[in-house]
Amino acid sequence: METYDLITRNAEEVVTDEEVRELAADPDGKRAYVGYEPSGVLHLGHLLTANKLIDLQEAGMEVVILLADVHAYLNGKGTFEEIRETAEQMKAQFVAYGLDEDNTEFVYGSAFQLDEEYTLDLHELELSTTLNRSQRAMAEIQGDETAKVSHVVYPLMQTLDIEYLDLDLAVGGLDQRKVHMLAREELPELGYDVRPALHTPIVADLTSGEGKMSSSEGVTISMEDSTDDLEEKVNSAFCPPTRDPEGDLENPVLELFEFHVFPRFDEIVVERPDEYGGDLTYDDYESLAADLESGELHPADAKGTLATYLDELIAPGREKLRELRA
Ligand code: IYR
Repeated sequence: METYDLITRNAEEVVTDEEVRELAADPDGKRAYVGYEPSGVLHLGHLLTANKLIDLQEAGMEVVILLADVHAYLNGKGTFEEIRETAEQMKAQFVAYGLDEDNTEFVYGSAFQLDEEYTLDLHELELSTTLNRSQRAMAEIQGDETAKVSHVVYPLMQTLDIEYLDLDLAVGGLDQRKVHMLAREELPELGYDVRPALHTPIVADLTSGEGKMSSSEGVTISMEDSTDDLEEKVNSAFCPPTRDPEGDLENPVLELFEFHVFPRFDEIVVERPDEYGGDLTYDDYESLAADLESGELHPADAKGTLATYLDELIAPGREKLRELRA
């Protein structure tokens, strides 16, 4: 695959395409990052951006994972001590999932975000950014609670991370786009360079095909799920025989194949008894989606296969969690 195609596959958006093309022309040693508010258990939302980091490593880029402890604190996720503990668990799960420990730099936010220079830059950004602008950037990240001062500081710090970690590309889910747009506007105010951003899609809720799959509402799949849990969740998923259901709905089963399974496996085998036509083999998402639409692949078989591959993907992380908790 061409480097540009590898870097941008399954991305919902790149800002800007021209800047990412420039990066793709000379990716060696360029630094990309994702920041995560530490949480004890990874779910598919984390793994979607992790898949992108694996793509970027394959493209020759250096990958940085920011364990955003200060951000989690500002977003009301607990005491520093609690957050630190979950960050260590998170790191172990990323490594188990397939990020190369030797080629991934894990950095705690608190390792540089409390330095004097960073703090003074932060105050300068506080002066140059309106409350309204910062609140809008935060809208999709913040929970439902009333906005605190911490919530408007948060995106300004995320902006500075891009400079202080010396990055060439910021990666995140589509929910991070407003922060990245703010960063593109504000970094030059401090005399720093603008960096491109790449956003992964938000996967629809498994049972309804609506909105976004999140850990706080609806059904989500996580590193904690047993093989049986996975089967049960995937079997009850919404899976009409089309990749484009009516209205605002998505087909979450196809989305999981597209964004989670195909990027990590060269070939997908749907096992079927001979009397139902025998096994089906796919080496790309398009042919599987086309077979679901034509009726050649039954939704029940698609679901069973999806559960099997997801199980294989999360098994090492699940094992790691068990060890850590023992
Ligand atoms: N806002 C992210 C966490 C985060 C991301 C980056 I990129 C940072 O530089 C800092 C924090 C979230 O919603 O999880």
